[in-house]
Amino acid sequence: MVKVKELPREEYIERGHAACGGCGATIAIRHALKALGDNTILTVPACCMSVIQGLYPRNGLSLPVLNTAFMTAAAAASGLAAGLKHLGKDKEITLMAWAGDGGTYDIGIQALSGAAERQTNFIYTCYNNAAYGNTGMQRSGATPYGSYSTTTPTGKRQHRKPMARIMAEHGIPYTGVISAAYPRLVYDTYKKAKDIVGTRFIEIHIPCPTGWRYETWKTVEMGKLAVESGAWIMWEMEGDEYRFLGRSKLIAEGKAKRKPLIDWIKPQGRFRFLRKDPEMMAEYERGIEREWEILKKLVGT
Ligand SMILES: Cc1ncc(C[n+]2csc(CCOP(=O)(O)OP(=O)(O)O)c2C)c(N)n1
Ligand code: SF4
Ligand SMILES: [Mg+2]
Repeated sequence: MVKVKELPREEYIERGHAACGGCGATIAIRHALKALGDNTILTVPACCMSVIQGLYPRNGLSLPVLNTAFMTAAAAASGLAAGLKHLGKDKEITLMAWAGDGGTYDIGIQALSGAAERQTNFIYTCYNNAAYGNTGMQRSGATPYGSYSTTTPTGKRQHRKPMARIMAEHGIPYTGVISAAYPRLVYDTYKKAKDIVGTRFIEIHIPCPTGWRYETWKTVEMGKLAVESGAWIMWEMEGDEYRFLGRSKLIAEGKAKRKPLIDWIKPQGRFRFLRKDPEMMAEYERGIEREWEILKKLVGT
């Protein structure tokens, strides 16, 4: 894994960005762009990132960005990919769509699935803060079971969609599931993805103090607790080989003990109904264990 001292000094997220204090998305994009470097073009649909990077008259990213409609991140990237190929610049320029979970799991899945089926040459990032953040925290297909949102005022009654597994099943060359709480892993994942040709799908868990309702300084702690408790599982698929990553690998191999789920749930206001309802807690846990079992079979542990 890259050492902190080896991280490039270049910064592509500027002081003019408009994220909330403690936003995990800025940690994620900062390290992703350090790995991708100067020759990168982004397409960003309506989401927190479109505000973070482009709240007129300021500009939060020092790279070319095409801001697009909510459902069109992958469609816009498909057009850009065709244009770069036509110009003979598809090898020297990295193309990345950077979309939220609502823009990926829900409204953007059709364009994304089409782009993956066509083996479009781009990196698609879903940064997952588990709700529609930009419009005030409505539930998305990525909102966890039991979580409060403005449209699930007593806690969501559906489990999160297994978006990354759905993408891996498209037969794309790379899928990675990581967390903003581990910036060096973010960097390494993008460094690897950059050199692969075809559709690469990366999902990053993004602690969001505004939506998850915890103190802003606890962002890295919250991201780590999600992984340490097993609520968020980090893995990758390269070719047809699945592997667990980082702390999730240690947990899967029995080399690290999982922290109790309550340690992750308790500090977050969005889980205030879940933690008081034993039946809902049991259902939330059942969904997590199901995901572990499926991934263990895919990895072969
Ligand atoms: C067709 C359409 N419907 C609704 C909206 C309003 N809208 C803008 S951003 C957004 C939420 C985006 O959520 P997500 O993709 O999870 O990104 P986040 O804001 O959480 O970063 C919505 C509903 C829109 N721009 N276009
Ligand atoms: S709502 Fe959450 S994801 Fe969006 S900018 Fe604020 S902290 Fe970041
Ligand atoms: Mg979101």
